[in-house]
Amino acid sequence: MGGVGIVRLSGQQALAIAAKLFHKPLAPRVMTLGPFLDQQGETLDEGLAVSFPGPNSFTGEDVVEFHGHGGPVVLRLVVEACLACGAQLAAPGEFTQRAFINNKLDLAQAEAIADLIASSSAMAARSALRSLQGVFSTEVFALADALRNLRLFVEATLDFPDEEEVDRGAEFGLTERLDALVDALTLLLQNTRSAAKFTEGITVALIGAPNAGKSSLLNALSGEDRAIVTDIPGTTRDLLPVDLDLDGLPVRLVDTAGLRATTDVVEQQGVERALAQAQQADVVLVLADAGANAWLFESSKDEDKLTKVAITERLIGKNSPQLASFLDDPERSVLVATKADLVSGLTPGLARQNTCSADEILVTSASMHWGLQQLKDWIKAQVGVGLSPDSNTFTARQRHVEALTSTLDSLGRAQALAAVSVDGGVLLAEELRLAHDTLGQIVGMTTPDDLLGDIFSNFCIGK
Ligand SMILES: Nc1nc2c(ncn2[C@@H]2O[C@H](COP(=O)(O)OP(=O)(O)O)[C@@H](O)[C@H]2O)c(=O)[nH]1
Ligand SMILES: [Mg+2]
Repeated sequence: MGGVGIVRLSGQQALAIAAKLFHKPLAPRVMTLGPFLDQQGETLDEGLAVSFPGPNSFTGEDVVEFHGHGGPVVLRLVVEACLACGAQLAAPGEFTQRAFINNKLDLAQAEAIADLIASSSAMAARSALRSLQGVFSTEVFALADALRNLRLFVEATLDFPDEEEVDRGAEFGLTERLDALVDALTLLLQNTRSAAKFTEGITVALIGAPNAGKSSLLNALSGEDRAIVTDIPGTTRDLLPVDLDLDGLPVRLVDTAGLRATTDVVEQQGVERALAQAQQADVVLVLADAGANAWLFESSKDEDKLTKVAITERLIGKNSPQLASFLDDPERSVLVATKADLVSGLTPGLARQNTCSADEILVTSASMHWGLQQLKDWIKAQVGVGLSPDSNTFTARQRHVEALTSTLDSLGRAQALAAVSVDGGVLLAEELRLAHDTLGQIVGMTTPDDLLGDIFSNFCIGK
């Protein structure tokens, strides 16, 4: 419900249908005040009508908008009057889809509209707007153009005898151009990956032995009492997701069952789910109970001993080798020491024993709210670039990341083919065609219809 509600018509019949509801003449792009009438001539509402004759409209078609009062009942009456005059209800995303079909927007820009509407922070909105303005698409189009030139060259030389082909390739600078394209795409993929995380959010799994303090940490981080906390090991058995907003980064924090060998069937399933969740999470927090092992931390005030390796060996590995294995990936996981309030002299925050980042330990206490900010900062840092408000971010989706990845895969094979000899001209041409195809899918040049359908059906009605 709002002060003003808008009913939007688009298509060849838009002006004709509007004329049945609104009897005053409509000058293009000028708001006209008057009554909205049903077919019996009865007034349904009074408001402003405006027309945008195509092609200078959002969809590229004739568009008319009725700006009436915002109540759902009044609006429905106006919609029903339009339907009675021959209009059809729009499918989700149909306005944007028509704008895309009529070349008013490319596909990445159309997606940015959905992202802009869904944005949950000022930063997310700004990024979506940059995408809508074409920051991302312009780069994709430029690279697709460069790729097209390569294809034209390779396909044209297919007809020439080998020696000549090699000479022409060298003259054209085929390998250099391919390398430059791969470099540019690799950079774009990197930025797109972090933009996609930023747009779609990341998953952070909390794993550890039973009673490590996972549920307590989840509650402390989310500022809500979401997970049950007890001193009985094995309390949490299912995955419990909680959505957070870390300064504009959407984070899904997932509490899991404590990892241990158990004969309880339900708990066993919980353990399996915990491991599966951790496998696919963007970030894994591996928790170790410092409180219950104060001796280790206290005897290690001698800083050298409080290393990730020592703790992993003595606390984590002993409980579960699977748990320890997650720590092998320092890009994705970090060791979190919990219950630091039970250990005298342990400084909360980031304990960095030496310069090696793999040795980072985040020291926290859920009950004292110690080290939580450092933990949040660490998570944000994992997402990489794109989090600074003044960096040139855009919104992106996993779909774009996948398209860029397979484009790069094809180009990698193309590089190998071009390096041996241009003998594999046909294969080379085929790899370049594939690369061009997947790259084009981002902006909708080559996107299959079913994928288009999926993308637009995820819009809300009326967009
Ligand atoms: N002193 C202290 N106790 C904690 C802290 N975090 C958790 N606990 C206690 O440790 C026990 C297990 O906590 P819980 O969050 O359920 O662990 P989980 O099994 O890993 O989910 C409970 O009795 C908690 O009260 C902490 O930061 N400090
Ligand atoms: Mg728990």
